Amino acid sequence: MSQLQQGMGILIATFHKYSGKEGDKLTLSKGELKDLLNNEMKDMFPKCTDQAALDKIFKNLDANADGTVDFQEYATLVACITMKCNEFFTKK
Ligand SMILES: [Ca+2]
Repeated sequence: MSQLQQGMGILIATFHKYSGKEGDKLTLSKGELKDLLNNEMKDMFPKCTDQAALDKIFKNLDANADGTVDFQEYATLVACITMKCNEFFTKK
């Protein structure tokens, strides 16, 4: 597998590692999202141990407002952060 394909596989596996913990296995609850952000993206979300900050992040991610973060909403988050990182690394 290419590195990009491996990366895509990791994206999927990471989502399911957390989404399968409680409730619907195919979506992230607020608690699952908190664990994912704290364990996998701590540098990008240093304040998500703060409940108000977590509530805000969750609300912003839950684009269809169904109270869970599905794979599409998670992929949007990862894509947005990836674009920000790219801007950072290509900034002159
Ligand atoms: Ca949702």
